[in-house]
Amino acid sequence: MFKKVLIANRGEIALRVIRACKEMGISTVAVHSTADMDAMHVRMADESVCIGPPPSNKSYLSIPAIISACEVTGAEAIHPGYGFLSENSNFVDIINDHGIQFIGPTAEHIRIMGDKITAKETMKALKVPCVPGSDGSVNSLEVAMNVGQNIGYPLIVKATAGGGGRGMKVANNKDDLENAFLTARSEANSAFGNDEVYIERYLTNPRHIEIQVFGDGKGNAIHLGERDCSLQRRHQKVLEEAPGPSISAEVREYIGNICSKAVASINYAGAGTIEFLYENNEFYFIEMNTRLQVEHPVTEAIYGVDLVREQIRIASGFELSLNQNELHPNGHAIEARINAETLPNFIPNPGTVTMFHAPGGLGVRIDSNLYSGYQIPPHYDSLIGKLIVHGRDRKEAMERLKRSLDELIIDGIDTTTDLFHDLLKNKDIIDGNYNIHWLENWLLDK
Ligand code: MV4
Repeated sequence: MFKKVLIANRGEIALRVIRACKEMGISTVAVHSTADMDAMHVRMADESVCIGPPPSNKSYLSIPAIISACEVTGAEAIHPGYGFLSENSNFVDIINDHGIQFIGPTAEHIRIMGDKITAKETMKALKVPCVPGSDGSVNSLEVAMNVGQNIGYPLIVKATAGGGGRGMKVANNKDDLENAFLTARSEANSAFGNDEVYIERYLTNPRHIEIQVFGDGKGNAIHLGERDCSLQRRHQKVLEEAPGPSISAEVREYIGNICSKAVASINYAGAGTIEFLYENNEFYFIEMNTRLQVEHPVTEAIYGVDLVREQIRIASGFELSLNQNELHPNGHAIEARINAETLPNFIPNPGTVTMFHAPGGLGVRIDSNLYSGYQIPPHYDSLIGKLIVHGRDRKEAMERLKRSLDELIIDGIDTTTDLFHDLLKNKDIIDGNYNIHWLENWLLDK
């Protein structure tokens, strides 16, 4: 087992990783920018190294600075958290060349899944159900038109280097296609420096259902069911839950087994999330994320498994600590993401937190880097905490979310907590009756 791990991240996820390391008897190294001298992750780690000025590309994204921090502290492995360098295959190659282990999959697997066409081809070959669409990349309007003839409309043009919603354009009919194709290509080129695009049938009202998987890198893998992450605004998730309100035990076993078999057969190592659109009781693969996700605690709550501990075990050459037949979901969990933003327009609102009081009690977890007196720097993501509740069933989880939101105190800045009070009163939310468009439509009507 590793003796010392460096956490190449900040905020609540850095704390999350430090906590797992502490329980495993592993020493921790925090890295931080000059804007994060007083950050909680720096206080909570055994050691810390300043790696540069506030902008991320000069600190949390600086590969030389992070490798230097490993060398001066003797850290053997890096946990990347999410965002920053977590899905950067070149980073993995470079640290491996320096004899440092990456707590995550191989550079090759990150590369395959980072290119959305090779990801889809790989999944298709492994019998994972995919959205009907073009055979690989579409290089001309002529080919695009042929795809439209074959699969019909509406369709969506997506950037191969995209993901997370950037570089996508919908065409409702063949007259729209030229514009969608050219716009998607030029947006892809300016956003990613790569104008390659592919085409899929556009699913009009799906849910976003994602399956948590884990591989040991030696041909064994498990799944830990699904999360319903349909409640999003501008491709930012707002609330996630597990189990999905629309998913039965039979459906979970069906899609879960497809996913665990797929990752086992490519010798995938570590945590992964296979994202699907789910419409009319059918799953359609869209992307795979090769990192630990923000919303992983809802899965931890219902399966009772520490996902970061499993990541560290696998990276250091151990087996997974559980088999599939030991994994049974229990109850229901919901995560509310708390952002330092002003409603109704979600404008980032960093500042000084004059008072922070975390809720507690049965089935309540708060993952947050806040403390009373903390000054939130303006340079980073506005996520300041996650409130995760667990109940015996969905109703109890929703009641517990309401109660714990009432207990939560964050003074001095505006936050998105009021949004959840409103959501919990809504009939569609109470009934679990929502899809990927529900939240944006509801915000428009409010
Ligand atoms: C789609 C789609 C409909 N049909 N693909 C958006 C982000 C990226 N991960 C994939 N996305 C979508 N792909 C097909 N073939 C609709 C979306 C989409 C979406 C997906 C998940 C969650 C929220 C979304 C909001 C708008 C569009």
